[in-house]
Amino acid sequence: MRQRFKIPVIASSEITPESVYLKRRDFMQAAGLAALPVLVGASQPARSDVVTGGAPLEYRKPSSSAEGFSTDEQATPFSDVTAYGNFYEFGTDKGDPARYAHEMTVDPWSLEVEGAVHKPGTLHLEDILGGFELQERIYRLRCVEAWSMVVPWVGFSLADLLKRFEPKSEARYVEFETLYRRSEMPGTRSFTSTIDWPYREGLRLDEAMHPLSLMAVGLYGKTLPNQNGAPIRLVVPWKYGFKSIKSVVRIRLLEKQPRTTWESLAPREYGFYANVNPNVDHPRWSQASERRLPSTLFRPNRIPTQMFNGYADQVAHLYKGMDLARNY
Ligand SMILES: Nc1nc2c(c(=O)[nH]1)N[C@H]1C(S)=C(S)[C@@H](COP(=O)(O)O)O[C@H]1N2
Ligand SMILES: [Mo]
Repeated sequence: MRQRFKIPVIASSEITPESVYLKRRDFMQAAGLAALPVLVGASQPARSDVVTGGAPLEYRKPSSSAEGFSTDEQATPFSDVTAYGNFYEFGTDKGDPARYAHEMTVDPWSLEVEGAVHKPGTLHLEDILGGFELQERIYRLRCVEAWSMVVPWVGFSLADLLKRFEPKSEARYVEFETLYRRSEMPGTRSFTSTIDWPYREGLRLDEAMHPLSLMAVGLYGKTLPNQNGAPIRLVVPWKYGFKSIKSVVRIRLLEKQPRTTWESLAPREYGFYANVNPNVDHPRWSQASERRLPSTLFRPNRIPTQMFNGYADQVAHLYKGMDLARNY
């Protein structure tokens, strides 16, 4: 399993044109190697505090759109995907993740897989980036707050990861936890935060094993910017965005349904299932439509919301016979 993530060796005597150097520096940052003695000259530009990540990845293109792995809809520009988002560990403003997430150390990184599995273990950054066959998945992402985007993710199926650890027959749920490191996460130090850190999410095992459930390590062909959940995050495209937990450090297989962050905060507003559903409104707003980013005052770009965010053909069978208004 331990296929090493290859890191380029740079001789300190090497003289590098700035363009090449910049590319390499992005790579080193993404791999978390910024602390290595690289070529630092007077011409070194200020490090971008908006975009981290960005090492090129090798991946396969989706074979067809029939399985929902791709869409013809226009992808949301990289600048919007990385500038506007929720990552409460860095603050509640939509710009806070882009502003502060560069403070998060993503190398070294360990992802523990434990609980009801025959082979509990740990994946390190090199296993995460080099140990799985990467694919591009172009998914819609619909936030419960009624904004949405289309993101070309790079990653692998959560099922591929779970199978390696051999879930036991009694495992019925999967719990996920985000990194909780107060020194690097200003939002977790905020006195106004009511979240019981770490951020937690969960899926039923059959939802987790569905081929659409993705562990993303990149977007737009490169490693994830920190604000989008580097180095590895979950993406469940038929559920509201809060299920797509970022910067995952722990996956635990369970017999019982886990308590999740938003459900614990406001159980009447955010349920465990959180399937996108235009017919079941949030208690404080309608879920019938959404603002597709980029969205401005003059061009709000409001579009109808689709059942299961447009993935009904793929996932509706998982909820056969369930009352979706009660199991929101
Ligand atoms: N750890 C963690 N994961 C999180 C969140 C968060 O606050 N903390 N916000 C969620 C919400 S509400 C959304 S809409 C998506 C946004 O992902 P994006 O910023 O990559 O678009 O991340 C989800 N994952
Ligand atoms: Mo969200």
